[in-house]
Amino acid sequence: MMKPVFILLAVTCMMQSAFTQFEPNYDESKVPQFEVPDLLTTFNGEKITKAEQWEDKRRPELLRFFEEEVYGRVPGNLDAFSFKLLEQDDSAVNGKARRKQVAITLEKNKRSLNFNLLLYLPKGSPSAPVFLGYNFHGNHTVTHDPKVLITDAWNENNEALEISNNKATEASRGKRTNRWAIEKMIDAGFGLATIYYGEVDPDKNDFTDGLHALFYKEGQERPETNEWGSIAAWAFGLRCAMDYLENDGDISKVVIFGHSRLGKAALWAGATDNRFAGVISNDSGCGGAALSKRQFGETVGRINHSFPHWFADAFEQYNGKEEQLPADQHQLLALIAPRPLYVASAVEDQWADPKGEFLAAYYASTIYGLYGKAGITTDELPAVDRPIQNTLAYHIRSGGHDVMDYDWEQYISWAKKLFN
Ligand code: GTR
Repeated sequence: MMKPVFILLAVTCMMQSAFTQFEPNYDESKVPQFEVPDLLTTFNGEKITKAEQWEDKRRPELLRFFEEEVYGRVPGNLDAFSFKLLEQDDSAVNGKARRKQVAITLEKNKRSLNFNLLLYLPKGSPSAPVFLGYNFHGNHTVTHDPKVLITDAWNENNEALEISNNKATEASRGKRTNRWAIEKMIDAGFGLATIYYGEVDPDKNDFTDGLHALFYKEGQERPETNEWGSIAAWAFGLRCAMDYLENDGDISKVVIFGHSRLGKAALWAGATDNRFAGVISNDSGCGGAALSKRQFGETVGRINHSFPHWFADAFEQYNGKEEQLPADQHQLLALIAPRPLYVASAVEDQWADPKGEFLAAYYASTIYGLYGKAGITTDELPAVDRPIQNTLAYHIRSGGHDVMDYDWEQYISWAKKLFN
């Protein structure tokens, strides 16, 4: 029998070889030559020239591709959806906003899942547009507000946020206020709706919990090859939040926002549900806004290796074979057209490939053009901190992988022009 130390060595070597195989490239001269898959030619070679043809032929087949081979298909519908107002208060955010906390319950196959929506709405207008976005560690982390409920769902440990034993406590309250410019949103007439993503699907390679488990047939333990990974589950959660929000008379429009892995989820939610009036992708990178075929920074093989639960298993066929992808992420962005879309990068976030995010937005602009909407008209990356804000918007800000006040200031001013 092999000794445990040899087994450990063998496993470590296997893991290292997978990582060296998918070593990130940060050298622009080593980006492979590739053809950008055409938005206006169907998989069987038909040319598209009008928005109606895009909607009837090309858009559905691209949507199907991302569903079957990237994020994964949702295996059915819920049996029941319900919600309950847990509490509300009129004096939140220095007296400028109303707070509501709503529990949403999803039921399927006699199993159920609950998540809590935290809402801040500006006072003084009968209904307001809101930004809807997941947070990484619990609703109580986005604000110091002592009334915000602490999640009891599984939470990734984080020393800086004082989260240990995979449980959030009072100690992490307000620890992520830097990523959520709530008062700026309220002052500009926008509300915020946020959810802890771990309540919808815990972010670990374990398919026994979260949303997936609700949909299993007798004896099933993980999704089928073309079925959903966690990103598609988080996107589904956003659509369920929308089921509530569209019936809340205090809300006029919903713009979804997401950072990083949650930016990937926001893009997929926006592509699959046109009730979202707009989409904001903050540093979403590989499997989000960045072109996979550039193989710059994080690659398909690397992301599937590090996060095997994020995508459909079918996506693994492209590990190290990006040239074989029949579609790329600019086509995901185009699925959101003609609705407003903002793609943002950070100059030090090379892992997410800012240039690949920009180019995807540039190529997607073709479809915005079909609808007479303005997108990005040059393939030259704009200067740092010089946003281009059309219906399709882009900025690259100084600094690293994060959400900063600068980002929110841009999103708010852009959204004000489009949604207020
Ligand atoms: C990284 C991952 C990225 C991005 C990021 C995040 O480790 O490689 O794709 O999603 O996590 O979500 O912060």
